[in-house]
Amino acid sequence: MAVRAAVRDESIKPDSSFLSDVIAGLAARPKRLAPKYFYDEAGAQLFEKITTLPEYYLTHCELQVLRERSAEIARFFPANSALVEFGSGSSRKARIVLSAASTVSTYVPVDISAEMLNREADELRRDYPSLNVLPVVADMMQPFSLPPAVAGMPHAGFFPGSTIGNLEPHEACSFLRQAGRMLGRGASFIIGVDLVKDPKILNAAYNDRAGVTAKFNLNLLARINRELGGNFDLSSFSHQAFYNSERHRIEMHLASKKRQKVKVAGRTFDFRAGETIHTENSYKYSLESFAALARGSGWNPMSAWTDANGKFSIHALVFDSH
Ligand code: AVJ
Repeated sequence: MAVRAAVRDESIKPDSSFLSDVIAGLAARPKRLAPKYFYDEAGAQLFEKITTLPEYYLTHCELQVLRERSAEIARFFPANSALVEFGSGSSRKARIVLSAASTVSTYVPVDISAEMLNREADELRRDYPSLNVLPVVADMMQPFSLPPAVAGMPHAGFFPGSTIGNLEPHEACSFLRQAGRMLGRGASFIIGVDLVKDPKILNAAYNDRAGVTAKFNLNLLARINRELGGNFDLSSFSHQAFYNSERHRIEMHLASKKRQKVKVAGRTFDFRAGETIHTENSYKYSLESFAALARGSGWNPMSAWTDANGKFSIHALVFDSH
């Protein structure tokens, strides 16, 4: 996250790009909206709920790998290093690696939500008294500056959650290269990546029986109604999620159940019956395809670990180009 990503609460700062992106996305064919806009207050809460669902194996499996491999992961953090987390959210996963890594002296959580960031930073300082916590409010998908205090230290990056899957592969490549330039030559990067698997398991993870993912997807329309004065009738749109096996990605859409017109910010948008708004891609990789992507963006794949069932992976990369 896109990333839980660029993600998080954009509504706390005036964000006119939400309005212009929605207008442009609804005027486009096919219609589309960016997944980073899922995460207003309600959306972030729904996502937290998704991570506890039995079908949503991603979080359970990633936590399992982080717990089992925390000592091996910690070896990628040099003495007196700074750990930079992209889209830190609740820092729950960082806590697992920080607890195993006494070599990390400074933790730099980067997130778009200042409120969440400062709240979590206070709790981390209380729980890890010897750790220097230096939060940065930024959209981690855009270049940002590291705190001056970490300038002379070795750096490591942390990007769990398979948020990188929200990016098109070529965007993931640019993101990795940009992160490498920022972290510097010799830096390591620990990244969570969801794996290609039986489409039945993938489809179930994004079509949970309790309907939380549907609510999460539809919340985007509710958010447009709340913040941009839209008049979407949520009951006339349905959640669609399916695995596109040619492109190795889950696609999420919102499908109009009928021909209708919707108003947003004074403009009218026409929907055909069955027409969809494409709201998310979640790319899945094999261990090899992700390693190849990393290599192509200047990173050297060093290790990769999976959970016992091979559903989810954590990669350790070292930056070798400049
Ligand atoms: C936060 C982007 C990793 O793609 O699985 C969960 C978001 N979308 N259910 C994912 C999401 C629908 C999630 N990421």
